[in-house]
Amino acid sequence: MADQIRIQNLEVYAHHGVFPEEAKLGQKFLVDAVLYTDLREAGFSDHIRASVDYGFVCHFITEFMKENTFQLLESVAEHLAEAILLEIPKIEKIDLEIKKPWAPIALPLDTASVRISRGWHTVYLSAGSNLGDREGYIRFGLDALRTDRHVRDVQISSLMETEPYGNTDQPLFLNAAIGLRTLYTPYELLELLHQVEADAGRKRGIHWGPRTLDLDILFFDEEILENKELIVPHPDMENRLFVLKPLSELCPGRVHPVLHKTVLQMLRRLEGKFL
Ligand code: PH2
Ligand code: MG
Ligand code: MG
Repeated sequence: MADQIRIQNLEVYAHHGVFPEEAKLGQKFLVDAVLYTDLREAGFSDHIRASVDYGFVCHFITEFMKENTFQLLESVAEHLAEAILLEIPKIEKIDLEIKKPWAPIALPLDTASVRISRGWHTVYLSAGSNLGDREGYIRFGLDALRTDRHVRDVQISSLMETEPYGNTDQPLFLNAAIGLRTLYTPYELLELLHQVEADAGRKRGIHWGPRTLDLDILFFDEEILENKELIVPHPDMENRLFVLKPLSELCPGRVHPVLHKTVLQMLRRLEGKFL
């Protein structure tokens, strides 16, 4: 989203700093914010309800900064960006800069500042189960995602029964694809998914063995990651019908950022192999 609402040099007197005097006496902060949100409907309707009220945002920033005390500008920025993104759903992304014009370092300077960019990421997951109450475990995973406040707009495809792929000597799977938006980084999301799998009674044993719940990241925005913790997009998704079929219900036209093929193109190629 290229449209922006911009706030510059909002002045807030607050109590953040590493030095005890800073927490006690307080000082002046200046805040810059760029809010990314679609302005077209507001532009044509001429109604504030269709937009983000920058007055409200300025008051929200002021209250947040006055009511909390942090040592680091980093913490002010991180917590404030999160609070704004959670409070105002229309804001997709925010660039936030917190400046200290009176930073007490006994040297003359204009400002010291911290600037961050935070926003909602679009993610697709694969969910699978082939032990016990398979649908129950997938619904359990779905509910766990839905109740996390850093996750929103959770949707699920149809549930499909599939033949085991890879290690074929195990029970039939129930699979689905899940779409969501999240404030988490890929690694934080991975940690959440591991926690949800563990809460669903998953025992990590045989590689590719039977499991109560498996939640894998397929796409995370257009990110490409490859390291020992995580590979995104999922490295074998283009060869897995049990991934592509449900995924094609949610985002048939989404382009794989490495292979440059849409989900539907990958599905058609794979189905062609078995015709
Ligand atoms: N998951 C695997 C290995 N094989 N086969 C099916 N049908 N469904 C799965 O979810 C699945 C699999 C490893 O995660
Ligand atoms: Mg898997
Ligand atoms: Mg997995």
